[in-house]
Amino acid sequence: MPQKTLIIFKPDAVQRRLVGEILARFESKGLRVAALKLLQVDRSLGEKHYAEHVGKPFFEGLISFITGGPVVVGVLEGNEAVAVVRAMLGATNGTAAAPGTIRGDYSISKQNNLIHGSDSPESAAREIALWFRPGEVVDYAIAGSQWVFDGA
Ligand code: IDP
Ligand code: MG
Repeated sequence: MPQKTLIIFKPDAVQRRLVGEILARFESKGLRVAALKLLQVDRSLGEKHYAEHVGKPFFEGLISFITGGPVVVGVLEGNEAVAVVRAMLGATNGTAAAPGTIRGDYSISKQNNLIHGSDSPESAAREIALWFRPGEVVDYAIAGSQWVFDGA
């Protein structure tokens, strides 16, 4: 069954001009872009998105980072999209992430790890509602999608 997940190209990905290159990896995998926009995150949105990390030692740095430049936020859809995207991201710390993963290939930092991906279907639902109005997430068919999706 198709599933939706939220991705954020964090400010380091935008500044390093890696958005197109990384988005291409998701598209090549077979994920459909259901929503996409660039915006400047304010402190309130950053704190809501990272609410589970309030009080941790890295929280203030994380808020400075995520508000430090524009992000590109999107919704991807595909079979098991939450787990598929998390696997493509690799471990949180770029120094430990396996080569072949996005963080493993492009990041050498624990904080500046380029991409956020929802960690569960419940998180995905919460995060999609936080970042997008309902009309901004678009349902449409990809022509020939049976060649990508069948046999799920
Ligand atoms: P995740 O993005 O792999 O789910 P989380 O543990 O949920 O990782 O942390 C959220 C984000 O906070 C990470 O992606 C990273 O940018 C940052 N972060 C996590 N742990 C640390 C840390 O120990 N130092 C600095 N930044 C951190
Ligand atoms: Mg997380």
